[in-house]
Amino acid sequence: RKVVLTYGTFDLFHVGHLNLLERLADLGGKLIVGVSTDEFNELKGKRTVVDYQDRARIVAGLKCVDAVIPEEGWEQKRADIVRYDVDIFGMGHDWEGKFDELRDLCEVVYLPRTDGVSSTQIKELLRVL
Ligand code: C2G
Repeated sequence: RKVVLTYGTFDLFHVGHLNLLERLADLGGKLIVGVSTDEFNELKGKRTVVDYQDRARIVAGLKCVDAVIPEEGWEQKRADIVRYDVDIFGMGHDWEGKFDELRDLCEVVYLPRTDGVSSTQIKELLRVL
């Protein structure tokens, strides 16, 4: 089984997130997910509806996810890839090319995003309800 690693905020968890995580899990067989902490999301300029504890619990509850780790900053990816002996680092293709510098450590893949759904759209919908 190959170890796959990814990161994300996963706010208002939706089928776009699930599609991506299941596709990543299928690539290797063991999927580790770094969930952005509330502090890191502030750094990313992302306001979340759901706090870290609940976002991490939802992701950890998924059948296709083997482990959840906190993502506290942009710089931890290299250390995580080494620490967890990662074979494949993957993200949705809105990140295409952004993590190619990790290619000396492991395979880097960008998978298609799921169109028509995003946490931002859900928040917009909630606003008008
Ligand atoms: N995603 C997707 N389809 C969507 C929405 C998101 O495939 N409709 C993917 C994104 O491409 C990303 C993952 O789901 O790979 C998580 O998305 P976000 O929660 O928006 O995460 P992001 O803010 O991109 O954080 O260090 C990396 C960052 O933590 C990534």
